[in-house]
Amino acid sequence: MVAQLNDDERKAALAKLPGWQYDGERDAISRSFKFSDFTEAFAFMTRVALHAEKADHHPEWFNVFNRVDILLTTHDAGENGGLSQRDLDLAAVIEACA
Ligand code: HBI
Repeated sequence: MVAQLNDDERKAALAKLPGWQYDGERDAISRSFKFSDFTEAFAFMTRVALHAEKADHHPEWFNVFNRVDILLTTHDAGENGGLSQRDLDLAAVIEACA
């Protein structure tokens, strides 16, 4: 089981992740990215995917044309899944890839 972030930890983390929103129903964070075209969007997804596979921690995401919507949560955190440090680490990688 992975440690789930508490309210204070989550708030402190979100303050350092501008553009990311908290999803209380999923205990997850999400952000939407827009690129100039599909090639740029897919290149971004490829960079993220390679990091995610290496870290064994994967985003939930949706892509249409130049848009990529990402939601991060940890299936192994808490009772039903929730936000963990792994999601914050992946969010930092995603920001670097964007
Ligand atoms: N990705 N987002 C997310 N959450 C997980 O708990 C998770 C994952 N990718 C792989 C993974 N866990 C593995 O540790 C196994 O559960 C397959």
